[in-house]
Amino acid sequence: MLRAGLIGFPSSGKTSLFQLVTSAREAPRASGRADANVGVSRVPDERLDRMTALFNPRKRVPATVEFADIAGVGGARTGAQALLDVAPFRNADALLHVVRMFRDPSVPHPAGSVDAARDVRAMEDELILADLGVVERRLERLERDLKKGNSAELRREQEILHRCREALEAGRPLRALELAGNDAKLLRGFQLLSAKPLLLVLNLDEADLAKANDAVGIAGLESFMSGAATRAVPICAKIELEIAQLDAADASAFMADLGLRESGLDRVIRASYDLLGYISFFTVGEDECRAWSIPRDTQAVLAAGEIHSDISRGFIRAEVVRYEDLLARGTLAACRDHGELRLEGKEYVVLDGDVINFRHAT
Ligand SMILES: Nc1nc2c(ncn2[C@@H]2O[C@H](COP(=O)(O)OP(=O)(O)O)[C@@H](O)[C@H]2O)c(=O)[nH]1
Ligand SMILES: [Mg+2]
Repeated sequence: MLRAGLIGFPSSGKTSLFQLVTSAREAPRASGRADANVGVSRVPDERLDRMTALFNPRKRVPATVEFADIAGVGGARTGAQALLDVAPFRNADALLHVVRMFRDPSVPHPAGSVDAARDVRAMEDELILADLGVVERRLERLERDLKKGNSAELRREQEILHRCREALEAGRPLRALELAGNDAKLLRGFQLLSAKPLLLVLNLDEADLAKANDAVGIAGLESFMSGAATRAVPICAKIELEIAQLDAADASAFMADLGLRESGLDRVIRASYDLLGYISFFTVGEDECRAWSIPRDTQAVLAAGEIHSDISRGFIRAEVVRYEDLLARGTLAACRDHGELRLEGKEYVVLDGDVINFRHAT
């Protein structure tokens, strides 16, 4: 499951967005945490809807995304340094920075004016500064450990941390390092904030909704967007919260009036998937139709592990059919008759829209 942490300055609309993406569809799961609210939302997926119509299963299980919102009004604890102490943020796959672009004078901006580019840069600097503290502490400990005993592993870690420090001191986020393989894994282990993919959620003024497609330009963020693992998506949290209270027919009429084709939830989730390079595969049957999320380029044996570690361990083969073929033929048997059901091995790279039946030894 994809996990996203909502960050941003006080009164930027984090909690509004959290409500929009969670409670509008499903009550947030009680997190039992004092420092953050955690909620789960279902990933809207028309393909799953259509397969559910085909199989009429007892259960329909969409993929889910978990969102974390920092607790507390005003957000005294929204500083990036504080985020490092809060597990759902440290462990997040991506950070969603809610950027205030709405003007509303009745909601004071902590900096006294609305300036999206300034806030984006300021948050980036906070993330960088928080990470620099972590990297320096880790380097000090490493140096002590290396005095006690030299190891290739510790040396490699030190080398990477030096590269991190160099980038951070130059004001560059760690997502710009674009490390690969084991180095990337090592970096992930440090749970550094500026290494996480970043989605800017541009919280527009109601009056600017028609200009949503130009939000990045209006905010003066074009050059920021050229950074690695960085995306932006425009929303208007206040209006979309209002739309979420309407019944389906009124909601779509209202959205059409505003020129909105997709809900804020749909857009935020789609942008998050895109940012992280996630794709979906499906399992189908009379019992259950289900969507699963995996990173792009995942091999079948690892995709199987997403369902259950036993299926991965006992992997024999994957029976794969394209979602489009299944819909066109109506049944898996018909797909098999037309040679559209493929048998794939462990190393098969799963594609977005694959419908898979894993054969495994028990
Ligand atoms: N006008 C307007 N007000 C908004 C918008 N989004 C949030 N607000 C208001 O701004 C205030 C702070 O929002 P909140 O979501 O609590 O911000 P947080 O401090 O980042 O969690 C609330 O009064 C919201 O109703 C928006 O898009 N337009
Ligand atoms: Mg809040």
